[in-house]
Amino acid sequence: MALIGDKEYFKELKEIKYEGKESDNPLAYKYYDAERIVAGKTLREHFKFAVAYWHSFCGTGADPFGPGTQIYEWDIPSDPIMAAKEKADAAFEFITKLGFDYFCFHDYDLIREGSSWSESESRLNTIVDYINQKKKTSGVKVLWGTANCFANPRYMNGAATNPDFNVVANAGAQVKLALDATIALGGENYVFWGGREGYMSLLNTDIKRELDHMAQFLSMARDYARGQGFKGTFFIEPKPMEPMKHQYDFDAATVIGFLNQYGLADDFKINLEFNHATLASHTMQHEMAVAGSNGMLGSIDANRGDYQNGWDTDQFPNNLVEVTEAMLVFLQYGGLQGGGINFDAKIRRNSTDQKDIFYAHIGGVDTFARSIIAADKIISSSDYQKLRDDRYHSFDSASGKDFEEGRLQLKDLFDIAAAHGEPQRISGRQEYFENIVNQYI
Ligand code: XLS
Ligand code: NI
Ligand code: NI
Repeated sequence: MALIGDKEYFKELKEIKYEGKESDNPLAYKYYDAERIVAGKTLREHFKFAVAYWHSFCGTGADPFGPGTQIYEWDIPSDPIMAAKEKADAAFEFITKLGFDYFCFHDYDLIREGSSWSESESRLNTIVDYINQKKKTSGVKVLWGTANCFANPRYMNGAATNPDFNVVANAGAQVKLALDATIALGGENYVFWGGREGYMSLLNTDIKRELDHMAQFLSMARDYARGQGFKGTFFIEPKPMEPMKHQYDFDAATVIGFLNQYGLADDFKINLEFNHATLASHTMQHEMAVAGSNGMLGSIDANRGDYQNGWDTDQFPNNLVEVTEAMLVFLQYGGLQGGGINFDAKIRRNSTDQKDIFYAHIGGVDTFARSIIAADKIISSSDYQKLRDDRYHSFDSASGKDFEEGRLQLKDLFDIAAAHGEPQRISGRQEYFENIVNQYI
């Protein structure tokens, strides 16, 4: 099949290079030197940066109050195959110019949905073949694929958790095709984001049955993909709400409980998103620590919310303190298990220059690079780790150690407390810890 061609979409832009922090070039990386080694790996290996197909090549800036403001040349052809191929050309040009190795996609980001399952299947096959050729010549890879089981009106009451079995079957058909496409594209992971898996009203909802159905559905998807030879990891992406009033994959702790309860913990890990963490009234650092301490820190959707209104605004990350604290947790748990950093973020509706999408990714990338460099210095050059470990010093020997290792009874605690009397006050030194973080940024 012939590639469409030599049309250049981002004409004003050349390849983005690392120029160092003294550079004044707004179209260069100031901190992201892909081959720089930090904590034993190159930045390229640590991060596996990915472009989100939906935000960068599909989203046009529409909001509930008005239509899109960004016009994409590649989405104009009325023929769905032509439009999809042009979109893929634009996407690969963009990803390559940024110097990224990966992208992430939903099934119908790649090509418009057909009017029957067989039409959708044949469209997906066509675009997968086309993209596979582009992958070969560019070296760009798929970090993860997923199915958009939330936009089509048939999913208004849920997909895998819909009270109508016929809709569940349709969701199954869609996930089968999305898995096929992900596997055919060599996708390293597969994501489930349960956008409509939850409820608008508890009055009409049987939570227990819906959760059982969701677990059944995920097991079937896992078994199918494994049967097709898929070796990657499945990720659940928690989000507490929006579009539903309540979503079952509320946060990392809820998802871990669910995966353990239904015997899915061996195949599934977690894809955490900054803005979803803040919607759940957590910090991203909290979500990462919960996932990391359970061996489930799989992947990251990078963005940020609005600190005042709390919406899922999907802005590009630029908060150094927030991301540095997140990178501390990242390094403490040895990085991501199979995943990478996917920019699930969009430029603002009034960012209408072609360069804006480049500035956005450059800023996000540099925020992560600068933050992991700072986090590594905090761990290796400051007394941060020691101060943190010292707080637990009393468990390293004597009765504290006996307690940790299960050799004491409650009655022993009574005797120890009675013998030692009132404990000394030991400062938690929060402000001191906060100052260390700022010192290294
Ligand atoms: C929406 C989610 C979505 C997932 C992929 O809030 O972040 O974009 O990452 O379906
Ligand atoms: Ni999101
Ligand atoms: Ni996301």
